[in-house]
Amino acid sequence: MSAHISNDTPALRHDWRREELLALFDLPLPELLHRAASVHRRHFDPAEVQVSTLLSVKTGGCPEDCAYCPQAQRYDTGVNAQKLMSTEQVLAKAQQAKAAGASRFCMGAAWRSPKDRDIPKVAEMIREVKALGLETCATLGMLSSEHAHALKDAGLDYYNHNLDTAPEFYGDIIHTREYQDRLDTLGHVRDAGMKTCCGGIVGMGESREQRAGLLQALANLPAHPDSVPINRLVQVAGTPLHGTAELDPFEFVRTIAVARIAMPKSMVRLSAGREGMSDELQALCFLAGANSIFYGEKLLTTGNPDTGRDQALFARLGLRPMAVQVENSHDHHRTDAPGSGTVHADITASAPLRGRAA
Ligand code: SAM
Ligand code: DTB
Ligand code: SF4
Repeated sequence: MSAHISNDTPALRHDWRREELLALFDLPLPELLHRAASVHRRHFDPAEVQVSTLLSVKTGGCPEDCAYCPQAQRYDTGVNAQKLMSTEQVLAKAQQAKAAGASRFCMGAAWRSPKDRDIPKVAEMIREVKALGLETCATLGMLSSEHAHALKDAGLDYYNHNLDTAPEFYGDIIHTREYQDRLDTLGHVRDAGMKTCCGGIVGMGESREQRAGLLQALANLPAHPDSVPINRLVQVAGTPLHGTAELDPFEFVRTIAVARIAMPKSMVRLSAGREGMSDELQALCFLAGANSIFYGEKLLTTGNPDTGRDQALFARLGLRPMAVQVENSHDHHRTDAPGSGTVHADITASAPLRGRAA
């Protein structure tokens, strides 16, 4: 941990009111950035960015109707449905990700929820990926308590399950499952002892109040998610949200900044949508407190900046991949006491993704 990171911090809040978050959104941008950057420095070295790699292990053919998603069977998006990859295929990709410098590998499946018969197959993938020395993350849809425990027993470190948007806008986006279903899955993940990765998407036509509502719902969960992905909608032809008015880039930066202030110790992930962002916009997001990204040329089915562009960006901004992450969040009934966390490596020292311009 860098010397300037203070342990003298206020307790985390779980009682954010919508108006408080909206008041932050309403600040002049320089003031908002200053506040977010100050919070960021209390808990993290602002030059460090955590890096994960994603793989779609089961693509397309999903029965759900998420209006943003290219993998929903019912939309004609050109995504070909594929069955679950073999463990060998997944391992080959995980090895590549490790060689490229990732130490966390996130496996995504286009399922409403896994079937009983899927769990042993995914558990085998998790065990084998973990045996490579990588941290494991999965996003497989809704989970029962039994499935959550089975994945935890296989060694799964993180489970990604997003709230996606504010409760009152949710019904405009998804009709095939309820907000409460998502909260239930997150509860099962926490109770099984896994770390949560939970965020949402902006740029879906929601209002600023609804963006604040998403952050309010996230920050007022029983424990702040360990990782908070903020996705900017990737517009895919054939999905109902294709053609939605673009979100003002500064509004995206504001969303990152308010997430950082409301969830000070969480990793805030500048997630989908980076491919369409300028380097300057991404730099503003890092200033606003974003401190993790997906690295690698593909997200699940859509593009991500190529690794050369990210390497150049890190070098130009003097950023470096996070070597060691201190987390205080393994205890999900935690007191948020400083120094109560454990330490794990997030990226190998020999990572090809290096910071600092020569
Ligand atoms: N099927 C599982 C589920 O929905 O939980 C796991 C995979 S799903 C693709 C994971 C997340 O990706 C979604 O919750 C959503 O937040 C994000 N996502 C999907 N399509 C997106 C898009 N076009 N733009 C931005 N984020 C997207
Ligand atoms: C998250 O919040 N974003 C990632 C990850 N979790 C699984 C997925 C983004 C998907 C973007 C659309 C696609 O590539 O299919
Ligand atoms: Fe299916 Fe997940 Fe896409 Fe929704 S977001 S359609 S559940 S793959």
